[in-house]
Amino acid sequence: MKNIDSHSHVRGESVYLDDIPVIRGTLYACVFDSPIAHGKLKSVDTSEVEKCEGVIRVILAGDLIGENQIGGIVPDEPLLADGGVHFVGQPIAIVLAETEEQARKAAKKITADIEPLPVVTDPRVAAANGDLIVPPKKFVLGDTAAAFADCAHVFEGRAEQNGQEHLYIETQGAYAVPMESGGIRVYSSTQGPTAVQRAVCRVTGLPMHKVEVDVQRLGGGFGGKEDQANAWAGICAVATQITGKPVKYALHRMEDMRMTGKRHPYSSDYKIGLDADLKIVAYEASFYQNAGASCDLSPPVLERTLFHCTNSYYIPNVTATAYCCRTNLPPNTAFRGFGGPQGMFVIESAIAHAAEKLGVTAAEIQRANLLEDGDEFPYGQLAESEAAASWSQADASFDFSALRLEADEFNATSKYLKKGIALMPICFGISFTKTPMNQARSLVHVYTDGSVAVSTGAVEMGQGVNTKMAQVAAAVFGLDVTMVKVHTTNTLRIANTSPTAASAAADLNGKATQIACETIRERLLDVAASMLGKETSEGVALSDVDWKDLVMEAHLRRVNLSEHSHYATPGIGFDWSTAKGHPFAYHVYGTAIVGVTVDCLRGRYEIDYVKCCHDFGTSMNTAVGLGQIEGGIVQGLGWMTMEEVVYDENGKLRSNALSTYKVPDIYSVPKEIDVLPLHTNRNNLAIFNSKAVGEPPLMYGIGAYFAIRNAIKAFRDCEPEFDCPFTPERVLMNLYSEPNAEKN
Ligand code: MTE
Ligand code: LUZ
Ligand code: MOS
Repeated sequence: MKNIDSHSHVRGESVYLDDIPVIRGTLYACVFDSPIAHGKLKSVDTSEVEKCEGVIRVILAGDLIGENQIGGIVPDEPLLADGGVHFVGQPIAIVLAETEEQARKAAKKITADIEPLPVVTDPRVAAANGDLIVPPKKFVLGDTAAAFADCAHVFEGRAEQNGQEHLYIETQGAYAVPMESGGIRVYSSTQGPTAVQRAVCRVTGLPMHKVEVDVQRLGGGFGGKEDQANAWAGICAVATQITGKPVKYALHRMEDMRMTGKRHPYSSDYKIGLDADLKIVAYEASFYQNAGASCDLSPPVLERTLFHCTNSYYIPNVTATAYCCRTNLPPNTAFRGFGGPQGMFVIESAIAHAAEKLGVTAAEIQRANLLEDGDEFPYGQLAESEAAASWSQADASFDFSALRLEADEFNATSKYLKKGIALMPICFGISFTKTPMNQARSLVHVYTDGSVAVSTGAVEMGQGVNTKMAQVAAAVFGLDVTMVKVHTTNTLRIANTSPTAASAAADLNGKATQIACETIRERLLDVAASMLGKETSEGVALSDVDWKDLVMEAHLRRVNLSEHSHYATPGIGFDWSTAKGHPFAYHVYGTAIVGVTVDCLRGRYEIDYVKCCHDFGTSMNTAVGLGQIEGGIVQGLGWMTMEEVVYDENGKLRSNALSTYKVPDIYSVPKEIDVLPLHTNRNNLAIFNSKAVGEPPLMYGIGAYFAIRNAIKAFRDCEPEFDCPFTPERVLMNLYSEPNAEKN
């Protein structure tokens, strides 16, 4: 079935924040942000701005009626800088003008007197200075110290990973509208309507019942709007509160890139120990997370790095430690995978390192260590593993050894073009690791004409969650999906939502919708039975009577045709005092093989193919699933290859526009993406057994890094550092830098 938005998308009729008709008298906001990464904010000069055409007012920290604070986990993030600045791009003042252009022009006239302080951009330097946002976190399984002593082989190394710009097509933004008796309605491009509501209430001092947040859809979020939509909504709401006017702010691309955080860069140390049969016996890792200037979501991101530090392998002895390091960069945030991919890159680096030293392929070590049913993760949960199944099915369909042979034969006769391949198994836990977040609600109305309206806490951001919600309702009622309309995500209709994140939106909100529809269905079955002169227990079906007649009859009999339902994932929990538990409803598995060709004269490369066997469960919507897999793979490839976030030593973003930050385009996507669904029938708490698909495929992209590395090694004997992204420039340096010599 097609995505229900496809029609309006291709006709340009889908409504995003900037398409909402504005009310007469709306003011436009623009932020003046810090030009300096760290310093004492001594004064702000707004005298020139007030003279500018169309300017209504300038708002500074001291003007706020509520609290100047939007930090959700740690209160370390003012809405507007007060006393100090901590990153380039930190909002200092809000300019309000009659038009967008006037506001932008005027904001440039503000100056600030800032006394510079030392700038830290390196997480290891921050850790050495003791500047950790939260205490270190640690997972321990078995006893690594004892295990290393008995290992046949032990290897140690370091892995570096850069960040990633979300580059959602729709930039961040919000539109606040004053309501009667001091309330505010906020339209926001957010994954977390309730997070926005809380932030708005905090900075305005309003109670939550006076603030309504409404979200139609996002032009992409990818995690970048899980927490970081709050600031712009807060800015508009504060301005509305102070002026009594509607206020809108939709960021320009360069403002968005400069002022918002990205995927967390990490610097990590690893130590891996294997026995003579290539079994990984022990693994130690230390992760230095570059959190940026304030906490944001860094601690749970860091936790997920630990949760996924052994990827899809069983390792009996693990010690993993993670440090949340404060630096003078914009606060880094959620990004598809949420720290998991960073953990996986490090274990894959350790495996590649061991394989090279032992003269075997990484695939041999990977295969020998795949999780089996009942194996314990470092956090105590036992695996229900599809790791080996996805590996063998991928092998059976794609023939790994034939692909390897093809690359070897090609390389034997080609001097300057070299092929490389790599296997990339994945394992990703589904559920918010913070257990209380695993709940959702749905509101379902059946109207007297038989049409159905559904509202949930899920936000549509291109991932097709609304299509799945409509499918759930249609399936339970036995209706065509055109009879179901999924409405905006609105905090008045659905309260206390978790953000649409952790790939769990379809499961959580889908289950809630299923419960609501089933409750209404039960009531309708009683009506249907009585219309047919039967007992309900005689096995009446909804289809035994005309749907519209049934609904009208139920209404006339004063039967409730609406339901508001709640779902909370059963059986999950995690105890940080022991760092053990059962945090995930289930895991998603898969195995990909990635093939690349590197041009060893120029350092350029092409991704020839990504072929994967992916754990779908029983997909509710293969079109949506395939779209998520292809999109996720390309986004992962971008992170590993061409996307390079560059800050200079003064903390200034150099890759600050699309001319200096390159994302995959149609020419750089793999020539072939093959997806083989792995069907599993385990009762895994997924909606209709259709496993979550949003984030996991991104991690197949990691395979491209190792495939490129293998191609370089086919050109000459060298040991490229584990340092991503593998930009063409970095490939070229590895191809020709001393001391290694050419192979042929
Ligand atoms: N797909 C599109 N088109 N746009 C997005 O912003 N976000 C991803 C993924 N797929 C995203 C996307 C992320 S980070 C998550 S967590 C999931 O979608 C969230 O949606 P789900 O829970 O419905 O899978
Ligand atoms: N967000 C979050 C997430 O708050 N908690 C999580 O566990 C998570 N996991 C993946 C993506 N976003
Ligand atoms: Mo996705 S990083 O959970 O928004």
